Amino acid sequence: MRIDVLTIFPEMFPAVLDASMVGLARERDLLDVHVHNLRDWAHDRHRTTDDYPYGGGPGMVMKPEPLFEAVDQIRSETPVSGRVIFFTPAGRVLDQDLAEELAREDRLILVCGRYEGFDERALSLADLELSVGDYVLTGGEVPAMIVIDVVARLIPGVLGHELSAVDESFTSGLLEYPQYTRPPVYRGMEVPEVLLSGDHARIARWRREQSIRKTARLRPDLVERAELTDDERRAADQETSRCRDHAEEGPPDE
Ligand code: JB8
Repeated sequence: MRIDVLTIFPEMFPAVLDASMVGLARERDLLDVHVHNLRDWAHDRHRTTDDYPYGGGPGMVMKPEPLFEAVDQIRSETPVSGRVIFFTPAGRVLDQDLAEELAREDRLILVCGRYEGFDERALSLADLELSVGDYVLTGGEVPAMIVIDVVARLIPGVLGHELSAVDESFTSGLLEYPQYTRPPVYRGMEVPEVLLSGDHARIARWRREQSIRKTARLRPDLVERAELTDDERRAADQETSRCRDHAEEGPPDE
């Protein structure tokens, strides 16, 4: 996959691009990332990319011309034009389903804004307006790094053992079961006996149950959408209502 990034802060990217699995994906030529400085498409000697908002108001807005010219040029550099993604707090919220969809693309163009946002006309360049969560950041660079990270680990051949990408949280719609490694007892805390039993069927059942309980407790919103058997659904509903009952008890009396 090729990813192009447009930003006025290209220096923010190398640490994320060089480290860990993203770095490995690039070393293995499974991922090719080009970071471009939007100021290269500015029209004046100060390399201006922002301007005052018509109608007044606080802050500045990203000018349309450098964005249009940059996206046009970057798109024309390869035969597949690629999906153009603008980061904005008003965009569709990223989740694992959308991440899997993006990971199947051959090319992505990620456009990072700053200031109070984009001139509305520039947004017509976007195939997708994307948010990484309901909070406000100072710009689209961190969201772009999140998309690069989330997509990199889904590219076949990046993870090594292909199973782990699908086995983990959110792919079954459930949170991950608790994990342990050596030592078997640490500061008095024991590894659950079942994990030392060598009984793989029992371990699988225990993990599934733990996942369901944990998800019901911490993220009842995810349980509603998860793929569960009828028995599992009943167990999850029981756990959710048990936790709700506790929450409604209020603080214990003295
Ligand atoms: C200026 O919080 B965000 C986000 C905030 C931004 C820009 C892009 C994304 C551009 N502020 O998703």
